[in-house]
Amino acid sequence: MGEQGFMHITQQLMQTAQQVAEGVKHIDGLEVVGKPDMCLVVIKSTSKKLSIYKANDLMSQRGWHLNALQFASSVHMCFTAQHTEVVPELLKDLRDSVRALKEDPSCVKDGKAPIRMLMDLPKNIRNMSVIAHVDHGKSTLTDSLVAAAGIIAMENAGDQRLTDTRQDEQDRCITIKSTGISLYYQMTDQMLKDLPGTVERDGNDFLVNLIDSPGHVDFSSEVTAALRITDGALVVVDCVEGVCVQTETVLRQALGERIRPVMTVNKLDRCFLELMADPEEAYGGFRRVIESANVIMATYADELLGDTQVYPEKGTVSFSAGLHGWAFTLTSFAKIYAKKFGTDEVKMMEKLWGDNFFDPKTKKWTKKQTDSQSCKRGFCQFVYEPIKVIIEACMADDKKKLFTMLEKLSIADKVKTEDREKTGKPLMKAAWLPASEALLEMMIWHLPSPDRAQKYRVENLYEGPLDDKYATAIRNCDPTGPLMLYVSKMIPASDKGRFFAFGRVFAGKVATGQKVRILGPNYVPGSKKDLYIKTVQRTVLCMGRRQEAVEDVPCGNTVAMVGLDQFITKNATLTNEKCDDAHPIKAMKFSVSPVVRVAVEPKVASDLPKLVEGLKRLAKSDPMVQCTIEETGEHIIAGAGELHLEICLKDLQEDFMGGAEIRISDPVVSFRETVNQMSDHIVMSKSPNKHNRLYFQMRPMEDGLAEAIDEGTIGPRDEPKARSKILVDKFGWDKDLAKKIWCFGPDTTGPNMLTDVTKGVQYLNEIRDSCIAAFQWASKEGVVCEENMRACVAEVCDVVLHTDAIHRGGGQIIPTCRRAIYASQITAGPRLCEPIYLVEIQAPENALGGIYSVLNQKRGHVFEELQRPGTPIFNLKAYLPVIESFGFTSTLRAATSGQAFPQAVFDHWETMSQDPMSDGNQANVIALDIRKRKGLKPSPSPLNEYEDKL
Ligand SMILES: Nc1nc2c(ncn2[C@@H]2O[C@H](COP(=O)(O)OP(=O)(O)OP(=O)(O)O)[C@@H](O)[C@H]2O)c(=O)[nH]1
Ligand SMILES: [Mg+2]
Repeated sequence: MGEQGFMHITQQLMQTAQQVAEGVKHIDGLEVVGKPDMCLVVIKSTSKKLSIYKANDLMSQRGWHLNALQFASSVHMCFTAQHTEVVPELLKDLRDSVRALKEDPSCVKDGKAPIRMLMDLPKNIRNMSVIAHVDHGKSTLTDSLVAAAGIIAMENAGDQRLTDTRQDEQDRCITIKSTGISLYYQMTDQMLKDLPGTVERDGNDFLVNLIDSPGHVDFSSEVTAALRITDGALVVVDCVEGVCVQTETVLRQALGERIRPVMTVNKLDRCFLELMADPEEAYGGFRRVIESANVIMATYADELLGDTQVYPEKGTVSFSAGLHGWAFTLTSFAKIYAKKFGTDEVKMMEKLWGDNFFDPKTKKWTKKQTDSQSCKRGFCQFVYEPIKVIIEACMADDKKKLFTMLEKLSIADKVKTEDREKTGKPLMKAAWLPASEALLEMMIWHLPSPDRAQKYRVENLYEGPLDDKYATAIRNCDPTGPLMLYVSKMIPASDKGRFFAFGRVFAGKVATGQKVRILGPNYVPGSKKDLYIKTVQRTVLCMGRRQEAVEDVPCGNTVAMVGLDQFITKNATLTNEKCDDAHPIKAMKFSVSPVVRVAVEPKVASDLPKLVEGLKRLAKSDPMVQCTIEETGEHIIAGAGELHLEICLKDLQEDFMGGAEIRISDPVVSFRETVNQMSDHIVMSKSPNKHNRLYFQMRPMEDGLAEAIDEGTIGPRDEPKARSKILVDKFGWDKDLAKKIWCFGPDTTGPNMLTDVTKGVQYLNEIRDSCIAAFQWASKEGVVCEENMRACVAEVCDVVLHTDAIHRGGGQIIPTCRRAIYASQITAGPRLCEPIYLVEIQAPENALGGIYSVLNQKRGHVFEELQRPGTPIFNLKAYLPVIESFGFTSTLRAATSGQAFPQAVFDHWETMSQDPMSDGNQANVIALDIRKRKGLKPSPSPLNEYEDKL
C-alpha cells in the first residue's frame, strides 16, 4: 500500500465517517456523540422513548452489525474501507429502523445493553445492601439473585458465592469486603400484577444495584460504606441462631441512615433437617426472630420513613433456604389458598400468620386453638407442613409424594421437564419456589426507589442548607441538577496499585471525561483545603468480578470511577467543576473504632519505600484502617480487631508491597487519657519571653457528652445555636458557656473541647488560633503517655498578654498553651481509659463453665445470659478489655472443646480507677509500658515542668 496508499485510505475512512455522521443528523430521534473519530461514529437516541438498543436490534435484523464496540448507552459504528459504498444504504436502513420503532416500539422485544437505559428510570431502580450477622447466609442468598439475572447458571447458585470475589474470601468462606453488583430483571405483566398501586414504575424492567456486605464485626466499616449508598436493606437472619449482636449493630446502622429494611428468615432447611422442629415450635422460633428485630426497629420510629418494622402478613418478611435456592413470602401461599377459601389474597395472608387457627372438620377459623385435634394454626397447617412434606419427599427421592404435594399446591407446572429427573438437593432447588422470585417481590414491592428515598434521606446526607440548589437536586433525584456524588469506598482494581472510586450519584450525572470538584473529608466550604479539580477518566458499572464501562451514570445509581484514586484517600464528595458553593455530603459514622494496632517495619531496610507506598494503598483499600507514622518513626496500622488486622497485613504484604517481607510487632491497644475532677487550682504558664501568662483549668465532660461527640450528635460543624441548645438541655451547660467553645480535638472533631471562660480580656481573639493549635496537639498526646485525651474540657480562665503583637506570636503562645493544658491535666486527676469489647458467645450449656473461667482469667464479666428458647444453646454477653482479647478465641475454643463461638465488638471506653501518675498500680504499669514503647523518657514530667510561679 505504501505511505501514499495509507494516507489515501485514511482520508477515505474519515470521509465515510463524516458522511455517516452528517446522515445521522438528518434522522429525527438520533444524535452523534462527540465528534466522529477516524473510523468510528457513536450514535445515541435523543429521547428516552426511543431505545437505541432496539434500533440496533432492528439494524441487525437487516443484516448490519453496528455494535463492534459497545458502550452501554450508545451504539458504535466502526468503518473499514469497504464501507464507503454502502453509506447511503446504511443510512436508509437506519432511518427506516428508527421510523419503524417510533410507529411501534414493541416491534422488537428487548434491545441489548439495557442496564444503562434503566439507569435513567429511577422509579425502576432499587439500591440495596444485604446485611446480617456473620455466616447467616448473605453471600449464598445473593447468588440466587445473581443467577436469576442470568449472570451465573442457576445450578451453581449458592455454591459459587459470586460476590466473594477475593481468593481468601472463597478459601475462608467469609466475606471481607463489600461487593457491588448491578442486576437487571425483566418482569412479566403477570409477575407485576399485584404490585401495589402506590409503587410507581416505568415499564416492566428493573435494575437492582445490590451490595453484599460482610457479617464479621471486624469488617463493620464495609457495611457502613455499603449502607450509605443504598436505600434499602435485606436483613438476613439464621432461623436457628436468631438475631445476634452483629444483626443488631447493622440494623441500627441501617436505620440510622434511614435505610428501609425487609427481612428474610434464612436457612429454613435447618429447621427440618437438623432441629426436626414440630410446626408449633418452628412457628414460635420464627416469630421470636422477627419480634426481636422489630423491637430494635421500633426504637427508630421516624415520621418520614414511617413504620420500619417487618411483618410476614404484609409481605415484608420472607422465609428462605439460600443454599437450596428457595424462598417464599406468605404472598406465594396466599395466592394458592385464596381461591380455595374463596377470599382475597390480602385477607388470606393475614390468616397465614399470627393467632389464626383452622379446623378442617368444622371448616372454621378461630383466634384461639380449640380442643379439637384437627384445629391447627394457619401457618403450621398451610405453610409449614406442606414444605416439610416436600423437603422430606425430595430428600427421600419420593417423586410420587413430591408431585402429589406440588399438584395440591398448584405449583407442579413450575418444575421443568428436565428437572423432574433430579434427586436430593438439586431437585429441591428446581422443584420449589425460586428464591429470587420472593426476594425480588420484597425488594420491588417494599423497598423504596432512589427517587422516593432521596426525598427523606437528603437531611441525613447533605451538610449545607436544606434549601439550596444542591439539597433540592438530591431531594428530587434530579439528573439535570448539579452533580452530587458520594464516594464511600475505594476498590482495588486488577491493575496493581490503582483503585476505583466507588459511590453513589445523588444528583446530576457523572460522565467519562467530566471535570469534577473533589471535596475531601477536611474540606471547609469557601476554602481551598482538601480540594481538587480533576477529570474522571472512565465511569464503570460494578458487576461482581467484572467491570463494564458506561459513558455516564445519572443520579440514583451506584458507580465506580477510574482516575481519581490519587486524590481520594477513603471518601469524598464530588460536584461539578464550577459549583464552588456546594457543601459536602456528611461523613460516615462507623460503629467500630480502630483500637488494635501493630507496628510494622520492612525485613530488609531497602524495602522501606515499598512499605510507605504499600501503607498508602492499604489506607485507601479499607474504609477504616488507619496507617500512621509515630514520632519515633514507627509505622503503625490500626484496625478493628485481630481478624481485621490479619487481613490488612496480608493485603499489605501480598498485594500492596509486591511480596516484600515485613516484621510485625505484637498487637498494641490504644488507650485514652482523661481526668476525673476539676483542676484543684488554676494553673499558669509563662511564655519563653516571660511577657505572656496563660491561666488554665481542666474538667471532665458530663456523662454521655463524649459519646454524643463520637456519634456525631454534637460536633464542630453544628449550627452553634442548635448545639448550644443540646448542651444546655441535655448536659446542663451554662447558656453563655455553650457559645464559647473554641474547638474540638484532637483532629478538630475529637471528644475533647477547648472553651473560653475568661471575662473581658484584651487581645484574646488574637491568640485564639495559637491556643487551638496547642489544644489539637495536647489532646492528641496527653501528658501521661502521649495517648489521645478523651472527655476533657480545657478552659482558658485568664490571659495576660504583651501589648505589642510581636511578642505574642504563635512561637510564644503555642508551646506555652500546651504546657498550661498539661499542667491543668495533671491537677485534674489524670486517669487512663481502656477500650472494652462487648463479646457475644454462643455455646451449649455444658460449655458455660469453661467460658466463665476463661472470662475470669481475662478480667471479663458476663452481664447477660439467656437460653435460646427451644434450643440447648445459651447466649452470653460479656465485657472484655481489648488488651486481654488477643488469643481469646483460641483459649475459649480450647476450654470448651470448640463449642463456644465468640464475636467481639468495641463497645466503650472504661476509665481505670487508679492514678497512672503514682507508682506501682496497674494503670501506672500500662502507662509506663506505653511510654517505653514510644521511646519517651521513662516517666511523665512532674507538674512544675509545666506550671510556672508568678
Ligand atoms: N443449612 C444451610 N446452610 C446455609 C444456607 N445458606 C448458607 N449456608 C451455609 O452457611 C455458611 C455461610 O454462608 P455465607 O453465604 O458465606 O454467609 P455470609 O452471611 O455471606 O457470611 P459472611 O459474609 O462471612 O458474614 C456456608 O457454609 C453456607 O454453605 C442455608 O440456606 N441452609
Ligand atoms: Mg458473605
